[in-house]
Amino acid sequence: KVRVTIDGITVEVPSHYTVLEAAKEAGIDIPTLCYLKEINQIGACRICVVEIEGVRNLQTSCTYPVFDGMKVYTNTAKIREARKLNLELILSNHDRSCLTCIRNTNCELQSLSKKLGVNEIRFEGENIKYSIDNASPAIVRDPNKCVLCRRCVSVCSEVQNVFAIGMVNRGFKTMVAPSFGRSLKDSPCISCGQCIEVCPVGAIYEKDHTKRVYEALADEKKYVVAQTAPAVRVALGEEFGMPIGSIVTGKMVAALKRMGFDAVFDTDFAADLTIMEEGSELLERLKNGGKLPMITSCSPGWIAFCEKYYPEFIDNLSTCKSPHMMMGALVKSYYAEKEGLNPEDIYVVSIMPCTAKKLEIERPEMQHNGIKDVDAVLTTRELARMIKEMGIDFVNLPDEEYDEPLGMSTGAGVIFGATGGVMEAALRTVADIVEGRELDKVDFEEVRGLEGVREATIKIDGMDIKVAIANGTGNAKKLLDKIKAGEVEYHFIEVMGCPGGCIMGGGQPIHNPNEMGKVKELRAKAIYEADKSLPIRKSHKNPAIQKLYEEFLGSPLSEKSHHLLHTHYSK
Ligand code: HC1
Repeated sequence: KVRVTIDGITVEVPSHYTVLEAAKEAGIDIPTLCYLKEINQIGACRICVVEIEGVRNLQTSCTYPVFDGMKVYTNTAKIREARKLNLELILSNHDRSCLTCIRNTNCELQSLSKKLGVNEIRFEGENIKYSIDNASPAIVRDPNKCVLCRRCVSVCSEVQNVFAIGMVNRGFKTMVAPSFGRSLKDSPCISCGQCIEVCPVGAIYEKDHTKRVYEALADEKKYVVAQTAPAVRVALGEEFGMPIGSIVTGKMVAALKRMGFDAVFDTDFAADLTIMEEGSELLERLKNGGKLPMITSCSPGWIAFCEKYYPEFIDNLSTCKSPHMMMGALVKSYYAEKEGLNPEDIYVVSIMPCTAKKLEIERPEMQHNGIKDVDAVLTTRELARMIKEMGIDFVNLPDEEYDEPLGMSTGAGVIFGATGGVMEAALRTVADIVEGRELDKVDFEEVRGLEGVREATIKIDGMDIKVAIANGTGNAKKLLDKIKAGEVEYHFIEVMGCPGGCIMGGGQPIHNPNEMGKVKELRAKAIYEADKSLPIRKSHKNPAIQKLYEEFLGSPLSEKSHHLLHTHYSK
């Protein structure tokens, strides 16, 4: 440990700390912009500058290491002037159309300007007018808003190992972009949206689907169905000022009904269905020497990563479509038949924590006879925007119930939203099937947690089932590389494209990215609380699922199931 004195306060901190970290220990707040703990500590914005006794020039506190006896000043006139000047220079070359910006009132640049007392901008940058990259089905890039903090670049490369964007050109022409002037659409981007979650401004955001949903809702000929993903219910409240980790399932359903959706279903139902199909597929592969390890296929960001970077693992992927795609296919077949609706008149809207789902619905495999399984995907943020625009008082809404029969789900369905949840849900069902009886065991704590890669061995009927879980594609890479090297062997693997799983998807409410660890914990806790509160917690016990097989599908992996619920991937 070393002793450091900051603004007269002495603290003892580990010798590997930076001045910024030491100041935090001393309870001193140094403003930052480009800083992203352990991911982007590059001192690019120079907002966090401080004075260090005996050191010439101001130094960036996020990069400067502490030393014993160090004396630091964070609040002198010189520092305040320098920070203000640096911010003004950033603002001088920034498209300042704040009132119409997607991040208006949730922008770090905006709050920093207020905090540092910037009330005039003395300079004008070159302000080159760039065109907006709108070609990707999931993500829009607006270089006019970019402040060159590089957080998105670091997350894309260091965390996700995707390397879709980088720094190009020099001077005023410097920008964050895919290489060779390409659009994101033609880059290695997997549409996970993790860049959006760390962008301090409105330079990168999801492709808007609100307009098409408003149009569908206004079209009297259309029967408009909403379905809500597991992870949305533990995050939507944040957009309305509710505490992180609030479970708002009932209010969300009520809001969707007030918005005019004809039916509101639960993607958790389809998650239960996924377990029936995927669990059966795993047992089939185990019995008949099929390709192992089997890897889950519900995260479209992960699927895109696998197709682009690890095509040799494509045959390991479960053939199951992701739950919301299964739901779309069922609404336009089973439900349409039951209700006497023409599938062409049905419009399915998925409310998702995910941006990659916007890419997924465009895949040519995700349609039948020219009719798309799902027509639109709204992120949690987009849904919140619509609720606000429609004047619905979300916080004070009474709870309402999902519609039948596709609104009934179990605890196994809801835990899909957190990393390890798909694995646990599968184990709850597979263990009962293999043992041929209903086991008392519901919780498989062995597969829970938030670490990037986890593994466990589960004993089922005397057999050792080896499983692994990875969240975030960078962690998936670590796991796949070990498998390729023959260092590890598994039967079943869950991969989710986003670190933490869907609760931390690229479509979720945006907070200060340096506080995301806490957000992740609270949302995960809420997911497991939601599971515990449900009367049925195993997918195969869902009576609506049992009825669906009796009335329509026959059995898991039946021909009809294959036609509607399974898919293939491209190498
Ligand atoms: Fe997910 Fe899934 S859990 S992929 O993270 O399998 O997005 O929430 O909807 O489809 O069920 C996302 C979440 C979601 C699907 C389910």
